[in-house]
Amino acid sequence: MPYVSPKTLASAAGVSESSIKRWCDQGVIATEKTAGGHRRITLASATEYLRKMGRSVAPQLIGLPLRSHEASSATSDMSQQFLNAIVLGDEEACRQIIFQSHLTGESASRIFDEIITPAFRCIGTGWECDEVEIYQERRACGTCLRIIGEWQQRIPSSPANAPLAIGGSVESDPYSLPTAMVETVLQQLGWRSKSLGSRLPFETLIAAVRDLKPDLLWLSVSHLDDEQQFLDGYRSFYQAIDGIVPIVIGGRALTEHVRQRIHYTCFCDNLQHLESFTNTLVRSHRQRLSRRALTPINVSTVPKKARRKETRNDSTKDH
Ligand code: B12
Repeated sequence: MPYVSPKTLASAAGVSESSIKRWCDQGVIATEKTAGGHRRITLASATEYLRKMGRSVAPQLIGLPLRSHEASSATSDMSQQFLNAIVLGDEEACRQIIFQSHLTGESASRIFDEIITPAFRCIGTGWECDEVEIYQERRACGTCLRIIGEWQQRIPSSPANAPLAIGGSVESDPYSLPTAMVETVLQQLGWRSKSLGSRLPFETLIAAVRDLKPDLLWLSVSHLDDEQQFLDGYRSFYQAIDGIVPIVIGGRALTEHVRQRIHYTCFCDNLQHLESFTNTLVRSHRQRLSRRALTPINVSTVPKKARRKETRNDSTKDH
């Protein structure tokens, strides 16, 4: 059963942690106590309390799956089942939930955004209030990476002329699930997509762009040790690649404050946004190709600057 800490509930409700603890002790919020004397509040009791308070709260703040039109009750049920199975280490059940959802027509992006990611948010909340052991979190990551690997094996390989996407997480970022998910979503969409892994220094990203000449580069940024160091490194990287490849970025550490200080083609909150963006990119690429078929252009006679400008015009967002 997932639990919420008094601290998390306090920030979700916009009240102080000490008020929450007092209401727990007075029985206003149904609370259990661990053997060590820590208060623990079930998600059901936290939700009930927020409802009674008439608070409008983002459910993901307390580790609940999104309830908006984006998340059907079917995927949130699946997410709950996936959470139970992955915390218990029941890998076979996890595999079945993921592959069955896919077989019943859910896209990879939706399965990742609405089944797996909310489950990991609950694991994070559970870890924070001592309800999920560190080994359970580590095991959950391993299980999930294995299942994603098996999923990739089932995706037919893309033809050699399919667009190429490469990417990974930046130097200070050990998180591997987001990048494995991006790689899979793009493969599912017919891209040749190759993860370069986690903790990539910017210098090696520059070398990868130079050597592999991708059509898209993704960067996942879930954790930054030093924001200024990241901004400096990113700026040199952006200058070095000189607009030759669209850059799609995502991840928890890319706050508005950070995003305002860097240049990129598109920021995605989740993988469904990535899917929409890449579909737009592919459509506009096809349109350009068919326009070129009508008016043949010899690319080698187009000045380099103009070619660069054309690539930049693909962007849905560039600032
Ligand atoms: C697993 C995990 C770890 C593992 C990761 C292992 C691995 N191999 O990946 C490890 C052990 C490294 C870890 C370490 C720590 N963790 Co941790 N971790 C988590 C956990 C439970 C899951 C993270 C995850 O992978 N989620 C699944 C991914 C897919 O979800 P996501 O990141 O939200 O990504 C979505 C979008 O952002 C987007 N996206 C992300 N990247 C990109 C990129 C592109 C291109 C696109 C298009 C989209 C996109 O799409 C995804 C799907 O929708 C989270 C809980 C949580 N809330 O997520 C805590 C959590 C992030 N960890 C936390 C903490 C505190 C830590 C540690 C400090 C713990 C410690 N004391 O050591 C360290 C810090 C290490 C570091 N240097 O960063 C806190 C962070 C709190 C905060 N305010 O920042 C969290 C929130 C847990 C909690 N509730 O307290 N952690």
